[in-house]
Amino acid sequence: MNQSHKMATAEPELSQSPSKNSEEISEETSLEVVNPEGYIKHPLQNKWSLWFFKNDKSKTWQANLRLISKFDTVEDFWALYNHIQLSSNLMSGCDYSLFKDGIEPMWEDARNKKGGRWLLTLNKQHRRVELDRFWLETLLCLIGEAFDDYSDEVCGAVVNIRTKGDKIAVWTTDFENRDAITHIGRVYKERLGLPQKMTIGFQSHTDTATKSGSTTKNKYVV
Ligand code: MGP
Repeated sequence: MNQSHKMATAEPELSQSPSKNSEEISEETSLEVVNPEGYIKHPLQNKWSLWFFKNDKSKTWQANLRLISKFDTVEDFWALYNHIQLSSNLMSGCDYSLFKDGIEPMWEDARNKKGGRWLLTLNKQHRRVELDRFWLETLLCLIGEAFDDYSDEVCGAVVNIRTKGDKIAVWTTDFENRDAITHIGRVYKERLGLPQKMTIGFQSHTDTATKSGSTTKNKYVV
């Protein structure tokens, strides 16, 4: 056996050297422990699905909705976010929706049926200045479970790109859960950095789906 081969086999080397003290051995073995920070992705509390909606008037609303991808780690979130267009670059009539895995981004889903949304309505100036920042902050609130004990109430969030004014909304599961909804609304407003005097309203999906005019009445306001 030549010398170079012998050096490559750590096991026999250890057992054949009874003279080595324990410090030397532990130094040798500790070299083999790799820091897990280097290769384990950071898990999120929930798995999330990102959906895209493109307005094709020849199809039904539901048929225009497409699942882009799912992720459940911080790293996979950023990989996806950095890969897709910013909301401000989308064509009018398009939406992004981020929902917990297993909840479809529509009123009809069992977890949305009795729910509603905190709605942020933006004007044309906002698109250039604030839209992308607000949407990213919304995504981070969701995946980071920012609403304390009430994060379980959150189903997802939607950004609508519209000529008449873009919209961003956080959808929650039950419009009767006043404590949860008001807490979520307050935290959300603070995270977006909205001024105190600017209010946002929460509307139930039932009211939104059956509205007759252009506005839906607010169930809560913060
Ligand atoms: P929208 O895309 O949420 O808002 O709803 P938009 O385009 O700004 O229109 P506005 O009415 O709010 O001014 C547009 C239309 O899409 C609705 O009127 C429904 O016909 C359809 N739609 C929207 N959502 C969120 C749903 C849904 O969850 N389920 C079904 N079936 N249709 C929906």
